[in-house]
Amino acid sequence: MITLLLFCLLGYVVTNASSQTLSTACDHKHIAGPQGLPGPVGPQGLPGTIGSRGPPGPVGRAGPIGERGLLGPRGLKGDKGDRGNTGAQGKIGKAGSKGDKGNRGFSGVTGPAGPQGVKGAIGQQGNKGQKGEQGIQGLPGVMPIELLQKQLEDLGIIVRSQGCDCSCLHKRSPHLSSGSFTIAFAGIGFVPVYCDMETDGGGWTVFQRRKDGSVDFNREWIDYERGFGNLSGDYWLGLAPLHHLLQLSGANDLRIDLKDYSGNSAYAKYSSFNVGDSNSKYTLSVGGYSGTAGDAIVASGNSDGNVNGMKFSTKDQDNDKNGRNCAANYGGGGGWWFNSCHRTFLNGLYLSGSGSSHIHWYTWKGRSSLAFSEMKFRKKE
Ligand SMILES: [Ca+2]
Repeated sequence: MITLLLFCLLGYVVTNASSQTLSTACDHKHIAGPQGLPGPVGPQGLPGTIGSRGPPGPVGRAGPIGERGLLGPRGLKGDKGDRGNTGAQGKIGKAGSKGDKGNRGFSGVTGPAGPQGVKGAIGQQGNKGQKGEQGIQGLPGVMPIELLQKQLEDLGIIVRSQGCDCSCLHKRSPHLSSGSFTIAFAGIGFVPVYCDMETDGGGWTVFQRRKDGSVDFNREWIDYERGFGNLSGDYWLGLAPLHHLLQLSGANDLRIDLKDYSGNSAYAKYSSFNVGDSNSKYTLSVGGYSGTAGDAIVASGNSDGNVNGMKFSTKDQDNDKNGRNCAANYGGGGGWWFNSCHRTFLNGLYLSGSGSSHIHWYTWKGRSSLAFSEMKFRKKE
């Protein structure tokens, strides 16, 4: 810019009258006159004044990279950092040495009583006593079962036979009267039973009877499992022996004889009958009704009362289908194969009148109390 300005100033002075191009370039305006004669050379002009300082030039290119500086002073200590993430789980260590033996535990609760043992052998004969007055004739004394069997078999009576129940005894000795018998079964032991040798051809093993209310049927599971009562009176054989006897017999009929307080009688008979083992809670299987009392066990007209396929329940063991405990709330404490709950109930309260907790057979007498019931089974022919 400075150069251009100087050039323009010099050009104006030297060629003022003839340089149109410079005048235009330097942005001065002149009007050309008529061409005259050349004049004499004039004196040298005075030096022009120094122009003002031009604006700064453009930024130059970056210079070459300098050498690495010296190590600066050590910085100040920084703030403490955040806690790091949890590390990965380590490997399982080796097993430690065996610990000391623990203290002795508390004594366990006493278990339920075991089943009744086998009757012991006869004791030694005592010393001879003084002769007394003659008494009334007594029952035969206790003697070894083999001797008793032989003596009675000599008389034509079988009282003990391996694995032979009432139907078997009846077949072997048709002349036998109804009564109590002790039968030995391999693997089970001696089972006292009552045999009905008259009804419907005889040979029935009775496992339930109500006749006078002398035995309380308001009982817990253990009693219903083992049995209670008197063979010739009110009596429950027990679920465990009942199951075993039915197993030995194979296929069985069930018969139930009933009487009301007016002396009327009726019966129900079923062509299939079984009771499962303790694991099944002695589940009842029954069917094939015939008789005069109506079918109050399976087809009573109320599905809640169908007890075929039901488990046995007692007041202390609720295996029924009801939201409550049928035995405790509707059965007077007696055990039975309840559904939700029952249309017949022969282990109920031995009372007159009527009620669902009384002994009753719905299809015969509704809820009216019955005076007699007897449940029995017999091996099929
Ligand atoms: Ca229940």
